[in-house]
Amino acid sequence: MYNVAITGTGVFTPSHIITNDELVAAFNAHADLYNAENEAEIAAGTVTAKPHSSSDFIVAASGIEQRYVLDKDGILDPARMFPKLAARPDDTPGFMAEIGVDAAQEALAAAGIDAADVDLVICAACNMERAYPAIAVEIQQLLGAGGFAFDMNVACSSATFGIQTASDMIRAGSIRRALVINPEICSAHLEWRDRDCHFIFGDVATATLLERDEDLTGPHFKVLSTRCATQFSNNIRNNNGYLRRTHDQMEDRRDMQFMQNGRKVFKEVLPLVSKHIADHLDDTGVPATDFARLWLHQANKTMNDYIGKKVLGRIPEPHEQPNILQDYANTSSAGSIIAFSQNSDDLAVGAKGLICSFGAGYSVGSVIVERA
Ligand code: CO8
Repeated sequence: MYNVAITGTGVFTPSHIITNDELVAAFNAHADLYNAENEAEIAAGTVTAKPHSSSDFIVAASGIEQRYVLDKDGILDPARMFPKLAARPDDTPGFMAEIGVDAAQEALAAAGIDAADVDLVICAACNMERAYPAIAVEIQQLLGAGGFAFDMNVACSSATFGIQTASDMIRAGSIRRALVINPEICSAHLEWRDRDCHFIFGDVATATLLERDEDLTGPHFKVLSTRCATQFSNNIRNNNGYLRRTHDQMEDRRDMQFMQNGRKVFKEVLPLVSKHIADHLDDTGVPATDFARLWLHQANKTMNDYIGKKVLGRIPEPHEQPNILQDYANTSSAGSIIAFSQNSDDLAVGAKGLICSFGAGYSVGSVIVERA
């Protein structure tokens, strides 16, 4: 068995920013349009009027202040309310491949590794732009990576599940290096016309380079242990899929975009994650007091505050549990990797930390690392 290390990470951040105020202004204009169009039905009680959204609610409920997206104009058009991304010919890179390659090149540069020396590319994300060929194979070709590539989808836990999958292959010796890439274009499957969720997500791509921990000379993080768990729940769901046409369901339906019962998710996922981390620490013999930093999934500030306190047994200092969700919003599987990528260089050799993601499925993934 070989040991595994994270030697580089990369983050692609889109250039368009939507602030809460911009988002709320567009949503409220959309709600007014909708209510005017449905005035008679609303008066008759057959259609429910859309209430306004509010920036104050968004910050208080989630901690999110803005989000990055690939296209701002389509989302903020009250008559449209979703991004406009021009379809690309089959012989040009797809959107996920393009942003994934950007993040991957940053990770490779950080480690000083040539793409040709990578044996595995995993594209791990909460949705795929097409059914096949795999996005990962396209990324492999665009990068000039060797070996093989495949796609994985475990919603918000895709990155940590990808890290465990790649780590297992490195441990077993079947590969030496892997890139786990998380292109998350959440804006394309978020329902921007629903005030309960319109503020939650943003777009980004992250990449993590994992290598056999042998003869490494640069700074890196040893992967001490990985653990994944799942438990079925319908509380976060998207019914869009390849059987849609067979169901005669091609119309604009609410359940073809992200849906969640946020309160239930909040209540059910917190104990699941807390127990998962506690069991992982018990089984590996790493006491929580050893952790210098927690890089948690970036869905909700209150959720992270709760989990941080559960893990450390006290309220973590801000530098011990960095949040990036105020700037990026929830970026599905990429969130904990952004937090890790942007807040890990300062750790001293020997310092330990925990990357942890959780979300739809339900799914939870944790990675215990040590600075070397
Ligand atoms: N403005 C003003 N008022 C609002 C708004 C708004 N925008 N939205 C809701 N309200 C109102 C509600 O109608 C409600 O009013 P009332 O009390 O009269 O009924 C009141 O505010 C309270 O609403 P909620 O109970 O919904 O508010 P919460 O405090 O529960 O906060 C949250 C809502 C922020 C969604 C919270 O429940 C939460 O964060 N839950 C956890 C969610 C979570 O972590 N989900 C993970 C999903 S990510 C994942 O798994 C990846 C999936 C794939 C990615 C998909 C990409 C698109």
